[in-house]
Amino acid sequence: MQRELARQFLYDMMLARQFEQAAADQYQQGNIAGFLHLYPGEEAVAVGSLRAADAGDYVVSTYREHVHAMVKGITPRAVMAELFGKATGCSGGYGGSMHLFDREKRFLGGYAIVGETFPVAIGVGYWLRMTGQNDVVYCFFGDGAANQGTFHESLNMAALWKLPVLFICENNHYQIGTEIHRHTAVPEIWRHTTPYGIPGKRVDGMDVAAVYDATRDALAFVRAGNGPMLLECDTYRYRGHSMADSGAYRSALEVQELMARDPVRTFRERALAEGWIRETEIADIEKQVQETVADAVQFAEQSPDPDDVRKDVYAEPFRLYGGSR
Ligand SMILES: Cc1ncc(C[n+]2csc(CCOP(=O)(O)OP(=O)(O)O)c2C)c(N)n1
Ligand SMILES: [Mg+2]
Repeated sequence: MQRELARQFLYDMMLARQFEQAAADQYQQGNIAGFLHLYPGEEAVAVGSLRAADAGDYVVSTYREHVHAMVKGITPRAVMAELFGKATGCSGGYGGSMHLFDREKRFLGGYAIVGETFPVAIGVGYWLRMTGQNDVVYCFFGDGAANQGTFHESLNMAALWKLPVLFICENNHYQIGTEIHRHTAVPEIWRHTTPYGIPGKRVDGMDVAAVYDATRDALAFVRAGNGPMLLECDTYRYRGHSMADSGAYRSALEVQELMARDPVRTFRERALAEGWIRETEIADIEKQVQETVADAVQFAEQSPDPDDVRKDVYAEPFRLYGGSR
């Protein structure tokens, strides 16, 4: 592996881990409102898959999307400020944690509805194909979302029209508190593409290098005009589903076993053992990450609120609340 790439993976994953920890702290201090779904444990998926992307590729993601947004180029400042609901956030403070958006970075959300990413992604894919562009749209979704009708409808249309969509399942084995064997008849999500003639593949989602390699191959396939592909990344979340969930439905032993496969620590150890990085470089990254996260929090704290929350709302208030004039 190239040293530069190894360093990038480690930086991204360490930043992701620290950023999410800071978000949890800020939530507990009352600076972040609403739902907050965090990503620790799943870092290798966003980092490995999105570091394989071209700048022109598009991303549609779920409500667990802070890390996807940052790897796609939205700054930690703009993400943290959005979590705080501040005017300097990437969605102007209107969206919050679940609705990060940046058109220029081609990051098209942040969607709170389970299964909502599919129709949005194939809409973008349809436009890319109609206009003859060579970019690919990433469509992230959870294992629970694979049970939604939109998944199957979208797979059908994407295959039928050979849309340039890369479906990426973040299989963390849980749909809130329901384990995958209790919510999905066929728990191998990659096999769900078979009836649509779409190639599906499973990859170790705790191994950033494996995710990167699998994504590069998949992107080459999709970009060559062969239509969509699906990657199922086998991963795990270390925290509860959201800040409102303690995760008490999982055994301590299960969590411990998966902690032993921590994607950040295992890659760090591997990178050292392979000679891709030195201890001193890791210490530098650690320092840089700490400063970046502290700066993002300070920026969010000091930023102003949006000046008028009704701006950009096009529905008439009376109609909105069922009143009459
Ligand atoms: C259509 C719809 N139904 C239910 C919910 C409530 N809900 C929010 S997250 C979630 C679980 C989704 O699990 P999964 O797709 O595996 O994603 P994960 O949270 O594990 O990343 C549910 C049921 C929702 N947001 N949208
Ligand atoms: Mg899940």
